[in-house]
Amino acid sequence: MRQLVQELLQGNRRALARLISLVENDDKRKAEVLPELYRHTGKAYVIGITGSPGSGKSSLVDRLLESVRRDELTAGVIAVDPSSPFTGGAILGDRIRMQEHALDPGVFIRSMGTRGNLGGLSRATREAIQIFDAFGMDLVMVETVGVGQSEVDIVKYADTTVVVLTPAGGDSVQTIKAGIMEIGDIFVVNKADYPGTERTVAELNAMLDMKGAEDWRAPVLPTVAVRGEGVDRLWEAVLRHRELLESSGRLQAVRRERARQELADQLEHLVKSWIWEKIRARVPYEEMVEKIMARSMDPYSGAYRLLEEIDFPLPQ
Ligand SMILES: Nc1nc2c(ncn2[C@@H]2O[C@H](COP(=O)(O)OP(=O)(O)OP(=O)(O)O)[C@@H](O)[C@H]2O)c(=O)[nH]1
Ligand SMILES: [Mg+2]
Repeated sequence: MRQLVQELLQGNRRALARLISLVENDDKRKAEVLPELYRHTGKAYVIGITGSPGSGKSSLVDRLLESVRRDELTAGVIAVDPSSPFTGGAILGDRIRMQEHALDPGVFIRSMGTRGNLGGLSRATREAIQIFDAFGMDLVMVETVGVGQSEVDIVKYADTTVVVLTPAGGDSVQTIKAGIMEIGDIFVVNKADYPGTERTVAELNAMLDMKGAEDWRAPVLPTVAVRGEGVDRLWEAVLRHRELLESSGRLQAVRRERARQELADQLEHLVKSWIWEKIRARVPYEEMVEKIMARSMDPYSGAYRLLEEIDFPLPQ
């Protein structure tokens, strides 16, 4: 494992791929690797790209990579697909679309599916970002489908969050999922070759104006990802947002908050794993479930009983 870390730090792509598989599979050996890597992280800038299925996120990332490479930056891409149990490589569609970057040594694209729960995927995403970071990528782009928790999650890791929408057609933007307006640093109305784009852009702008004065007003940018239209402006907006975060000290503040959160998450994770391990080893958990079903026990006292059984130091 030490060897693998050394290879990663030297820029070995095979080591990069293997380490990402390790975190995707939640392999126990990652515990030997991640603490070692951590001090080599903190340099990559993380861009989150979120939006509904099929809104054009992958197409946008594909085009953004051209801008990134033109600026002589390197990038790791993680396409998070909560609906896919696939592992160890790219989702076919993404592979085809981003193919031309596959031979580029400055780009590394990887899809990650759920192996079990969304919480696990979220953790694996964070760890994969760290691996790309330690590898030395200037940027990490994370594509997440806006379902369930995941679009909210991306804010935890991304320095700049890009929300991808499409022209609302007959519908009004008012039907946009609650929460999405809060997380976007940049809004993209992709598929601007479809009717209704202007109205969607105008409505989004009106909604953003209502939010009141802030040092950053999220721009709303129409794009046609398949033709690369508007992508330069999107890239410029990302760079401007980054510049603002850096010059205002907000990036430091955000990253401090993230460090705090990571420590808390890690603590909870450890405590939870410890408790479950003990409980599985000793306690007739299923019996208790049956008792609760039969109403001969309640879950509140049940939880206490379990903790007593494993000698957890309960407060008196
Ligand atoms: N007409 C039009 N089609 C587009 C545009 N951008 C993407 N598409 C098409 O929309 C489909 C979905 O594009 P993707 O880039 O895969 O979208 P995605 O958001 O990554 O999709 P998922 O990862 O499956 O959620 C593809 O067939 C694209 O060719 C656009 O600007 N205009
Ligand atoms: Mg995609």
